[in-house]
Amino acid sequence: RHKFWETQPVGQFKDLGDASLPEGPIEPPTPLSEVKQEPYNLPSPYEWTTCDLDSEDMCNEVYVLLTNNYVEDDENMFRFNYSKEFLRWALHPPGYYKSWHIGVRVKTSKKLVAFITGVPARIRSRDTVVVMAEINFLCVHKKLRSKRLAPVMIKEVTRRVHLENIWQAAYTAGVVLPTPVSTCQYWHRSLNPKKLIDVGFSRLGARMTMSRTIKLYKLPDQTITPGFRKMEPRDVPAVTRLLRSYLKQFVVAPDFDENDVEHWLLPKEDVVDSYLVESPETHEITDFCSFYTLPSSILGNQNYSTLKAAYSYYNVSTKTPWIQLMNDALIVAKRKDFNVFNALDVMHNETFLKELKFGPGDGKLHYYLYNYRINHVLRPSELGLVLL
Ligand code: MYA
Ligand code: JJ1
Repeated sequence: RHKFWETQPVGQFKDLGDASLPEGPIEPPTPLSEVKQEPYNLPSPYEWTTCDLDSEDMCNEVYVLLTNNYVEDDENMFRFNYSKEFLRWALHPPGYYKSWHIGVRVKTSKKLVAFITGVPARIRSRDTVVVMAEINFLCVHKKLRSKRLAPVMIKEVTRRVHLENIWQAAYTAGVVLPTPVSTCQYWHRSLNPKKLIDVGFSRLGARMTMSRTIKLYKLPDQTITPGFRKMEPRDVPAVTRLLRSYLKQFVVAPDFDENDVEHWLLPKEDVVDSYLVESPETHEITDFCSFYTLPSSILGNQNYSTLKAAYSYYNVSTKTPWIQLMNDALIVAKRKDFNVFNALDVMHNETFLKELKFGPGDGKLHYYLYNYRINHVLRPSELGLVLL
């Protein structure tokens, strides 16, 4: 069934439910001298390239490949449209390796036709912090699908990760592979219901008119929580403490330090937004919310070409009730002209999704670990990790 994945150190379907297998690495590291020194062979029309996203030209090539060939919904109505600034941010965290940003070109034309990336991250699984690669942006040009290029690309990124003495990875996908650590549901909160209905992202509910629908999703112009404000550089230490202490409770979560928080959570226009609650009395930072900007191209609509979506990222509530905190996040997202606010059912998100009028989408997201066994499939609420 899975000719490639059956050969890889990942949990296999036949082992599901076998709690006698130990949690942790599936296979031990090999000596670095035994890691293959040359790249894997590609079919002869193609060659490897390392993509320098700092180069405007290369960043543009990657952007065009993904814009035309990356992830679509099951009815091919929308396609993720990551911006160039977003790609630079996503691929340049603290300690990144340029060699993990891998492209494939056609030798004759030099056209970029495939891409895969890794970035380093410390991820905690139960009590153990493991340095891993987060793998993302795997993409093969539509005209080159089903030629088994993806397995070669996965093996090549694995080799380059191994060369840095890193032996585990985390990744998410919309498809079922051997075997999910957890399976999460996408939820959507309409901010501009008229546009969402016009482009086929959502439908008018039964016994609903357009004006009743617009009224249903109306939000105040101003946030409600006293002390709610945008995160600033001076907040990095307090946000790091708040987030670290919050993420402790999840089975799998990132181990963020101040450098990570500065990179991943300081607001970056049209890339990531972060807000916090500073107590007006004590000036303590008690609550935090964030979302990233990921538009989708609308395929074949006469009137609209992009759907502006905010994706819930990391949120922490210690004092402001979850519903009030996330309602304020919806208010700022609406004010910034997002059409929809998306969230997964990870962490404590279930506590506000229904109340704030999110509805379940038709998409699921499966979380995976490479060369690391977890003995039970996790509930989404046990996951403290959001990948981009
Ligand atoms: S998830 C986003 C993936 N991208 C898209 O969905 C964009 C649109 N689709 C495409 O570009 C292509 O369809 C892709 C497959 C490139 C996805 N993850 O070359 P093929 C397996 C893993 O003939 P194509 C993301 O970016 C498939 O089961 N494997 O197929 C995270 C089959 O293997 P098997 C996948 O359709 C990526 C084989 O590939 C995926 O032309 C994490 C077929 O290859 C998928 N999303 O190309 C990657 N889709 O026969 C793993 C298909 O065994 C990282 N396949 O079933 C692992 C950790 C590595 C680092 C380890 C370090 C220690
Ligand atoms: O966005 C998604 N679905 C939308 C659009 C569906 C269009 C037809 N297929 C959706 N809309 C309903 C919204 C409605 C609003 C009012 C309340 C009720 C709900 O369901 C889905 C997620 O649901 N997105 C995708 O399918 C995109 C791919 C998801 C897998 C991503 C893989 C990520 C790669 C990892 O790096």
